[in-house]
Amino acid sequence: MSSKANKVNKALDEAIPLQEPIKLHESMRYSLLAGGKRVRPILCLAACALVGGDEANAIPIACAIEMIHTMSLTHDDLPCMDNDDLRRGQPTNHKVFGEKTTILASGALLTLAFELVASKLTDVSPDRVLRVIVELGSTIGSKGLVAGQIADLSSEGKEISLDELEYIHVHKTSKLLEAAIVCGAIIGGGDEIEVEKLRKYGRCIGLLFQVVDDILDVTKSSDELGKTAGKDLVSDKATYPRLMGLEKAKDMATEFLDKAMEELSHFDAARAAPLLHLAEYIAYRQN
Ligand code: GRG
Repeated sequence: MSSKANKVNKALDEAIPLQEPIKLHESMRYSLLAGGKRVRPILCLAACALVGGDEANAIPIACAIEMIHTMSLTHDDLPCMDNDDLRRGQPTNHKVFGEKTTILASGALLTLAFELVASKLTDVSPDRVLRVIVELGSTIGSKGLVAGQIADLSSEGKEISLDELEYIHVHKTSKLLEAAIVCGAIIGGGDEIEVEKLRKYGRCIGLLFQVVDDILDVTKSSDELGKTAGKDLVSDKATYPRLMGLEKAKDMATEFLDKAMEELSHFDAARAAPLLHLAEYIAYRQN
């Protein structure tokens, strides 16, 4: 994971040199290079390799996906959305550069992502590049991330059902993880069956990622407060532990992990090992 993350970090650094307009590029670089686990780009590279592709071909897509992820975080943190002061342990983009620059830098990251995919995949057939562009567009827009965000915003302060919570998480979290894997597999030359198996794996680990996030929210805040009830159980934010209890949420995480593993059983075990370990990493991570 760390060797893949290093390759992606280097490519991200090179993709956005510090140039005029300086403040805009500083703002883009600030959030993009501020750390982050790089889970999505790593999944993208691993999926490309699993179907027999050259990992180097997937680097531009891995970078594009991290740019999209980062711009969704900078938007999410804005005062008109979550109004957060900290992200990845540092002041949020708008706290450092101001809201106007953050909105523009986020737009520039989003458009640069598509520019990278359309211009840097010269060794890949145009048909596959086009499929990646369609996959990314539908993942982000009004049927994807944006739909999840608007559903999340309109659920604030309301009791919501498990189905509504799942809708939010599928759109806000799973879809981009799924797209990272699907795009890696498309660029790696995967056939339809392989791409669809990996899509299902992606959907499972996307939901796994969110359930674990919700569980960590409870367990970490319990540790921090030295109490048995975490902040999540007392805040009004809907989460899996809040809707179904901590133990059932843990069972659900195990089910998603098992389902993800099942989708990988179609592939050669040695080649699938990195994605199998990534699923375990997502399930057992501590942050
Ligand atoms: C305007 C096109 C457009 C999109 C923005 C604001 C928005 C729409 C969507 C919000 C999406 C959002 C904040 C989803 C949360 C996803 C999530 C689980 C983030 C945490 O991911 P990690 O743990 O974070 O991988 P790091 O920092 O490690 O990268």
